[in-house]
Amino acid sequence: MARHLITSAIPYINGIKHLGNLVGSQLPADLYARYQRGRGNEVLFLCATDEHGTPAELAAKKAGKPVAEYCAEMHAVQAEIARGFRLSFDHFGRSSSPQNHELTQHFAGKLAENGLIREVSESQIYSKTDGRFLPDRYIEGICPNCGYDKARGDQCENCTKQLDPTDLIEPRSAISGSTDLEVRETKHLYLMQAGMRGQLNDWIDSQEDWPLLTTSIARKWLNDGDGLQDRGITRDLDWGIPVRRGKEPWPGMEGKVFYVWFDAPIEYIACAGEWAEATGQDDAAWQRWWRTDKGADDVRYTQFMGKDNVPFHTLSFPATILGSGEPWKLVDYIKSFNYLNYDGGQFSTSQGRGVFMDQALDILPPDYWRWWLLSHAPESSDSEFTWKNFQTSVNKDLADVLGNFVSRVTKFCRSKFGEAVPEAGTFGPEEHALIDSLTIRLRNYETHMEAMEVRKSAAELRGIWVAGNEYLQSVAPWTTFKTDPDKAAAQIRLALNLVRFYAVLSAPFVPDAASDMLAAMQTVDDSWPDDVPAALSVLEPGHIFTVPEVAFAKISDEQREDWQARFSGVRT
Ligand code: B3M
Ligand code: ZN
Repeated sequence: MARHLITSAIPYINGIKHLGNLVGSQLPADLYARYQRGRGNEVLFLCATDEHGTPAELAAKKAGKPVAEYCAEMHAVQAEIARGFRLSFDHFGRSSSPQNHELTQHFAGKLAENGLIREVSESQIYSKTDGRFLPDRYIEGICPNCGYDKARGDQCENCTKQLDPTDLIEPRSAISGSTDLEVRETKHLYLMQAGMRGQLNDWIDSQEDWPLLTTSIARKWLNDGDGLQDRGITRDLDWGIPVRRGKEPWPGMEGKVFYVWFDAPIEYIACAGEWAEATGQDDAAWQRWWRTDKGADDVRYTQFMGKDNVPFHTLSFPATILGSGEPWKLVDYIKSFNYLNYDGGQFSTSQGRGVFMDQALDILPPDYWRWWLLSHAPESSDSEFTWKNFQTSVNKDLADVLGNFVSRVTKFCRSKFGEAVPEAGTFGPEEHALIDSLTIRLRNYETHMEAMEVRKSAAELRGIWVAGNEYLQSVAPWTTFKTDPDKAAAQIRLALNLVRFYAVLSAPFVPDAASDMLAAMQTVDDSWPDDVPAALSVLEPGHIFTVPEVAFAKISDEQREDWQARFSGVRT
């Protein structure tokens, strides 16, 4: 039995994510976790909320709440929505957890011990009106690169250039709007990652099977003069993990916290500790996933994320891990995604454009969204959500193909043979041909799923559903029944077994439909069909089943038009 550690990029706490965020990390990670569990492997699937930094502080201020209270509330909201989408995290943690405080301070201490941290005295913008420094998003102004007038201190959202607060033209405080600003000296810690270029380069070079999207971004940053500079890992903020050198105070760093991108990836490790605590296990239980000296050397670790997060996972976080000199597990495979666009433009959290996770669940069950998003995952290029395309593929794939198969087979059996698997008849050439072709298709499906080729996996699964429909169409048991009822019985016996077979294969994509199908077949046997002929005779003659309710209702033109209009504007 293989062991898979799987993490999804941890979403910022400030607000509900849109469908583009979902398909770029949490949803494909869930697909892979469910698949690996389905294959009988041991899986630890982790995600968390990313709770520090200026996004959290500013959002809490806007909500008029203390930041700790805001984060606790939003964590509960995001956890509930994740359940709504059936994201099967073993634990949904919080980067503000005590475990992450301890580990982040531990890593900083180790890096300092190994000579990889230096103290830098630097100029930062101080607001006299607000009585504080203004790092990152606390400051806005005109982008020196493109002239956009709402550029933030860390990045221009318009042209995506990374900025320092002192780069902005006509800077103003994002808290008070004040322009009464001055430059003051303040001391910060820098992670000396520039000196680790060679080590990181070798590590990335050794990853022959990584997706091109991941390695091309990593190489660009690694070889670009700007990319691997030493980075400030501390900030003058109230909310965050206090700067300490392991368990000791850090002289000169009083009142400062670690930068959010320093502590966020460490939460992947801390989250395993939170999981162990939540499930009443000891430290050894999580360390066997993360420490190569404590059993993690046979773990395969896969990370899922959008392309904008790749540099932090291919350079900064590995620099932290390698620089610690301790035997922590490094990632084995990074699956990254392009962007999903929305109806001719971009999804945008700050502009409220597109469909957000809570809204999506308000209008349709999770399987509809999961199927469309995964079967259109932005893998080799950006992809686009349109309501028309959504309606067409859901209606065709889920209602006409999968749903229709299940309902036709079970209803026909009930009317002619009753609600039990019929016994008569034997398989002929058509049945053997179907079993052979399903065997080939299933092996392709497994190959694509192992390789995390999400779209190809969806296409193969759809092909497997279609094969069942075509078989039914061509052998036509409703016609056969009139002349040779025994033969029709054998055809239906195979078709009922196909319902169970489809449920097992489809569960990673459409988990609710899969469990409804198993429930209708009155079986709990969801074992993977390693041997296809055997899997297609699990439901034996006489086995009782029930006809399920309509699994997938079609999306009507009225609904589509209504939703398109409702989501054309901006969420307030
Ligand atoms: N919170 C950015 C994002 O939500 C960031 C990811 C952190 S992964 C350690 O896209
Ligand atoms: Zn710009």
